Amino acid sequence: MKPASALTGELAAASYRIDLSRPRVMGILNTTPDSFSDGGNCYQSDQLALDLALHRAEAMLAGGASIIDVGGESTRPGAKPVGEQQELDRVVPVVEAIVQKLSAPVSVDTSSPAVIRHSAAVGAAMINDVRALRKPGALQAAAATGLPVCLMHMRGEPGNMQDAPCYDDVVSEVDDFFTERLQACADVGIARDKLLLDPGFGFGKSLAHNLTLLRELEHFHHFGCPLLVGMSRKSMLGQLLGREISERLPGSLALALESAARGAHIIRVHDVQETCDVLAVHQALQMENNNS
Ligand code: PT1
Repeated sequence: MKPASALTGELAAASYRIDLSRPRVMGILNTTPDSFSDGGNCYQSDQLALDLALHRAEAMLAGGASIIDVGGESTRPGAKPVGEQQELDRVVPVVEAIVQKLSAPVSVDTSSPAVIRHSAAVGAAMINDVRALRKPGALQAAAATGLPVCLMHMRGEPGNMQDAPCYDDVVSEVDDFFTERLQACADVGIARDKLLLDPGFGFGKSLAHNLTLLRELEHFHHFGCPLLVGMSRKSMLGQLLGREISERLPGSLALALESAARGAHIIRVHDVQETCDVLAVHQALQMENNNS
């Protein structure tokens, strides 16, 4: 099988250069009290604890993460929207602390123009938006930061996205969405080389849609943008395996390996060290193949 070949360059993210010549891992840091698998991780007696967040980030970096994704809105199926001030309070201090204390690249998982602006001001390196900058003002806010942006496909909103998702052709409909959002970004002056694309596994998709998108992942290389994917611990594994969230690590690793083999550039996961081990073995086999 071919390696992640469409792009072998680097992603310039603030003062960082992320080498995407092989798949990299993005570590998930949720600052929500209610995220689907690690909510409350950063809380101590109902208070957001910066030291817990820093400790988690440090462990993920030691485990091999290339970037830490800080999010303050749960977007799992059925999740309720978060207020802007609450999201700011959850996200910005954590971004700032990681940048200051760990000097590591941080992406912010947000759709809010205010969170985009304030996170960039404290040193965030990338914006990760599950709504692909569709909130009013988000395109302009992102453009003003000059940071790279991940545009993710979602059908509907977290509150309703899993109500009977239906597509004639999921790959071409996600492709059309990317075309439209890339044009919207171009229109506000965000250069193509600052954009990443994510098919949005679990966001308004059935198990069959998710599996089709994974199988056809390389199709999306034609845009010339790095591909980011996130399947860690998601309900597609619950459907496939009948396992609870706490028992989905092996399944998550299988999906991470498959996405690397199919050309993903950044893989968003909870279990960083385990995923990095899988990818290191995969990479060694790729090198061996290329030499023979
Ligand atoms: C993702 C992603 C994300 N996923 C990007 N950002 C979440 N770029 C948050 C389930 O089915 O894939 N890509 N930010 C988490 N969202 C979900 C969605 C969590 C579905 C769980 C499920 O269980």
